[in-house]
Amino acid sequence: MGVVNVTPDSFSDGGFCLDARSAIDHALKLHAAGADILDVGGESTRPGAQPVTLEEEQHRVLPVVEALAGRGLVVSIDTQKPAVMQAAIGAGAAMVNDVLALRAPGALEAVAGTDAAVCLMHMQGEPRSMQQAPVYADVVREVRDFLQERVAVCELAGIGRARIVVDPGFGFGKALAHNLALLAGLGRIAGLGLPVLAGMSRKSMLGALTGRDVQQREFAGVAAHLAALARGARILRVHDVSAMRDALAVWNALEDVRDGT
Ligand code: 9MG
Repeated sequence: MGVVNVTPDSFSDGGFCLDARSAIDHALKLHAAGADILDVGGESTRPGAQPVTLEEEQHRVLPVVEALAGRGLVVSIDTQKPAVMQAAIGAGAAMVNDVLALRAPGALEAVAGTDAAVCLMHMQGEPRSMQQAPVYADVVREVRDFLQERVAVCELAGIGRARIVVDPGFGFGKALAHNLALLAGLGRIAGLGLPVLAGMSRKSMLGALTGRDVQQREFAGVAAHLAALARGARILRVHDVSAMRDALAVWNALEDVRDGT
């Protein structure tokens, strides 16, 4: 999954996409580099990010979703707003990526009446304050229980398991030790029996481990996502698609040998 941020405040994490045209061009490059899914977002979820209005978010993302889906590409809409989910699905998005795990009023209904897939992500707190003092007794168990509960709520609302992806939400209300525990214990999340999405690309956990600035975390990101893959992740949400694809080419070659083919 390639990250397509249509947000002026994503400049430091690769935000060349200040308008629809540049977002579409960027997304096409990610697709050419090997991204199977393009995750289009119009509101930053980084710690301290400013919220945007519904109108502004729709204005940013809908032309991009329409253009990419119109070319037959698989588009995911990264949003917390039910109205954006509905409009983006109408414009061709095949998946909703919601860091709130459909907890906003109306979000379950916005997805249930469609055949779109959904990624349910764990977050402690809210983006503005989530990194101030995250606390867990057992982070893997708590994240797993939360996701299991949200899956049950989705199923009751008519969103079948075949449409659901789960995500521990690296960096969303987690200190470095929590992120590392989640990465090490990702197999317990995969034990839920649903595809797991992992997103660590350029995040501060990689900066803390390497001492590198946000634009220089490519190698650390590849290593982290391979570690996630080894523990059962099936979708990797990354900015640096070419690097990740090269690593996967090596990884998959080895899998074929293990399979005896
Ligand atoms: C929008 N966004 C930013 N980071 C993310 C992550 O780790 N997972 C998902 N699903 N979405 C994310």
